[in-house]
Amino acid sequence: MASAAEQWVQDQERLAKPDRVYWCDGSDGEAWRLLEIGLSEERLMGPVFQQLNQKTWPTAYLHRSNPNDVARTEKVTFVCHPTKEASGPNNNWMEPEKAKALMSKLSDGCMAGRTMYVIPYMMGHPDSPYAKACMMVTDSCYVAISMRVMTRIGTDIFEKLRNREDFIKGFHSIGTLDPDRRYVMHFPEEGLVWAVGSGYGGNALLGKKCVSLRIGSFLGYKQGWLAEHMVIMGIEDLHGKKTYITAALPSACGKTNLAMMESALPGYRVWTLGDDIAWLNIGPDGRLWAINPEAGYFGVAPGTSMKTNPNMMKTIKRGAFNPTLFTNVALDTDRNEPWWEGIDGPVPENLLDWQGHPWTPSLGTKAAHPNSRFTASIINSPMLDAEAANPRGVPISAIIFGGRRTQLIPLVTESFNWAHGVFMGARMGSETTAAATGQVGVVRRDPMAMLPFCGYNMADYWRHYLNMGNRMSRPPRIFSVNWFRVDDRGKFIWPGFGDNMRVLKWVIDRVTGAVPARETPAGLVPRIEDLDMTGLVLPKEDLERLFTVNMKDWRPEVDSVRDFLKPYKGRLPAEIREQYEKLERQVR
Ligand code: OXD
Ligand code: MN
Repeated sequence: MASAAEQWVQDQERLAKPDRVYWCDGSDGEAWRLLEIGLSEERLMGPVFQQLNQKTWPTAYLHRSNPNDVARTEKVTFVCHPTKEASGPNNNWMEPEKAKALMSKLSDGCMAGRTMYVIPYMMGHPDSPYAKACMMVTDSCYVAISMRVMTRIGTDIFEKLRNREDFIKGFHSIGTLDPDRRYVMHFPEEGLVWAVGSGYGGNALLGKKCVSLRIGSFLGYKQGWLAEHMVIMGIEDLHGKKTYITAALPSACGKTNLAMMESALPGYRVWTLGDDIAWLNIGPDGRLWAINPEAGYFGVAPGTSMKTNPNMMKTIKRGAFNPTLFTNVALDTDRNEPWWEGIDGPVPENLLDWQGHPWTPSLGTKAAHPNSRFTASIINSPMLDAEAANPRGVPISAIIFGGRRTQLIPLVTESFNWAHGVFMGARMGSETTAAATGQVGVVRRDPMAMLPFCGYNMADYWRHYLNMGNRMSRPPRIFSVNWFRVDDRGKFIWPGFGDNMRVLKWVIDRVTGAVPARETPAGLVPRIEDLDMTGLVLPKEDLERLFTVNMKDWRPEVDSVRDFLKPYKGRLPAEIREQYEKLERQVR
């Protein structure tokens, strides 16, 4: 008799009617077989893959997506709980039966003439008690290869899930790529993602945002753990002692650069475990333990260079394990190499832009799409932490919430307690950059950097966060950071990048109790003398300015937080309301 997993695959086959079914076994040879298919298969703008210069960029391939399909599409992303209330003001909602009828119609015969790839995969180390077994079908070999880089796939994993019913299911088809027939539907109660009409990473690599965050966060709510949009990093001090922390930052705040930082503070070193997602469970010791459910990077290419992120450049050039894929970058045709704005060196003479058209700077457009990406195995990282493959994960001593704020928010602030820290995360905001929206400096609230990814009502999520703190005997401390405060001339005061280690050192010093802190109405900030400034000269008044908290300037901030919280009113946890009211009293 067919197992539940086999039965489910048969049902998908019956619906999508592919010409062929290909079961991915995760073997080494398979990646290259799938690439061969992609090199020969024509899709819209030529082959799915183009091989790049294998001498300078070993195992690297270029993929161009449809120009109408280059980013996550939040407008057509739905979280379908039985009630709208359960999905919350933070999600689009459709009645589950109606959503299923719509998706069935769009999926009927959608793989005709194509191959359906069947991918058994695991989010997390297969031996981890915190890992989740998943099963996905897709008609894109780009997605199949990307899933192989980003997750752990293979026959052994299928053996683990074949006799289980609780695997997370994912149906993906690029469909017609018509934006009007594009939907990314989530059915959290059933552990099902159903995505049609997009081949773009965040919509199509279902293990990532859809499973690890939207479905994962809801499972965490039910089962007592957290799925977070966070980097996981280990910081080694002068004596070889490692402290593990996680950090949540919205896009355009240097999250990946932080995860792979080269420390500017002598004697300190960063080890990476993940750059995007952390699953956080309470261990038997009462501490919070983090695993990275993913196995690869899906990072933004523009801006990545030997200056901003040398470790990532080494990772994507290493090519030792799994293919490295580039999506929508430009192509230096003389060298057959990928290129993007911000990469090292001069602009090459002969470039094709991300759509394959000849390009010169005089066109005034971007050669690489601003959201062009690399997909690379984390195993290629030269700074992978020794514990990255530990199924139990690593114990977390501090959680950091960050954002891009040119005013108000100090370089670093420690929360007074867990509830205050959760409120810090809940009121998180980040200013838009021109690249993202065309509008500069508008504050967007993005609680815990989870607004687009929380698979249930965010007020219930804050309740769950608060409960998690109450359940831990040794909870991590919660901090907020902001590298982006400017002076009167609009210049960044803090140098950022490797110098951010000075802030992380203070965070660790607080965790170990090595230094006292200065109390402000917004939280605890460093005394200037406790910030290790070895090798960095910054005028004292600039440093002081980084930690200035002037509550009379906070009125618009408090108003904006109030407006943001308003739709959650009836469900808002009392602790969050109290924290807000306390802040409001301080600006009166
Ligand atoms: C991502 C995102 O791609 O957060 O990681 O959008
Ligand atoms: Mn992300």
